[in-house]
Amino acid sequence: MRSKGIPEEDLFSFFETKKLQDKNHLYILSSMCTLPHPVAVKAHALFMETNLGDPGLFPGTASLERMLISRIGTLFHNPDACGYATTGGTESNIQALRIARATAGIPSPNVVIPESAHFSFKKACDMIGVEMRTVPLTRDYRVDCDRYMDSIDSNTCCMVGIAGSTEYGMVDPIRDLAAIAHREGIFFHVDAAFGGMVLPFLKDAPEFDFSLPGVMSIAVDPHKMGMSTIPAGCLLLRNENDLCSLSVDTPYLTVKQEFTLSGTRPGGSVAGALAVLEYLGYEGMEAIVQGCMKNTRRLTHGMESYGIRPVVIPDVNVATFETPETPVPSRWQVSYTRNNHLRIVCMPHVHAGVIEAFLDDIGEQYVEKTY
Ligand code: 0PR
Repeated sequence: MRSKGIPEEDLFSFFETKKLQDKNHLYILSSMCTLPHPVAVKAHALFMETNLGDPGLFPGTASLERMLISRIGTLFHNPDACGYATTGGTESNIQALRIARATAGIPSPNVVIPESAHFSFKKACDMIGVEMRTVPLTRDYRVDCDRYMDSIDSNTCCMVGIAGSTEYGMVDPIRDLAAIAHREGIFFHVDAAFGGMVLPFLKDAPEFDFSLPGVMSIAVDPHKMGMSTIPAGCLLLRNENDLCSLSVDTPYLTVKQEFTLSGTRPGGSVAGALAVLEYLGYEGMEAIVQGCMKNTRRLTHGMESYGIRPVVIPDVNVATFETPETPVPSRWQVSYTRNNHLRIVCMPHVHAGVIEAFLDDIGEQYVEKTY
């Protein structure tokens, strides 16, 4: 490092040049994160120095974490759900699989996941040394329940379903999977990292939560559609005993055991996540989520008017299209799925004006192509 420090002004002008190199959110159409809500930023700043890894030092912040879990548990039809704030979907999924493995006590366990599962499950299976079995999807990009049944055997310690898939925004037949899991006595984890903050605010949304008896754990990320600061994920469990299966002794801390994966854990983003839910309430969240769905539909119709067909009608605000003949103008940051379908995530920062500007750009190319 430098032997002598530099003046604050120079330091921050250097940082500003770096920040300018980052993409402007107005053009980011590929991300499942968004600009944090202003109340999340304010709350994060207030709790910046807190560490939930030693909660006895920060009992006020720790109570905010319990409130966050309780609010989301209630939203997911189980006010008694337990859990904790993770760093995001990856940690939640790793922890769910650890719990499933620990509680099953099977010598050579396997985990059954849909082909559409996020790559964090690959990391999780690799880390904990369990076999990962993937199940193909049906034509509507949801997991095939019959094929799912074929993959389960007496060594299956965990079944996984996705509520809002990363690439196509689809919800698996969670009700059917939960029934199978319940009948077979297999731990069932639902990855609602994205959909968990969307589906509760939609009318006629497919069921995915603790209202289904087989669902044992749910991952949901406030740092995605919950508009909190990063990092903010949550892992919720139906049974406290399951969470406690991960407990290790922490003799010199203010609490004598912990079940989390990280040791030091940010309180700032937990306060940020709770701030958004408290400030907006159900109705405020509903308005934002419904706005995102409306924008998804508008984008789909606009693209269709140029002959660019949607791949599926998504359950959440992730739109996918057959690859356009002309490339998307480079100022727009879009993404492509493993099947090379154009993918656009209609997050809150991708508001109606952004969608129109994007469609105008695509439209210009369309006109150039047809004349
Ligand atoms: N489960 C699902 C269904 C997800 O979509 C994701 C991430 C995860 C788990 C893992 O969550 P964390 O990344 O919080 O650990 N989905 C996004 C993705 O991989 C994450 C993302 C967000 C990537 C913003 C890029 C980006 O710019 O696409």
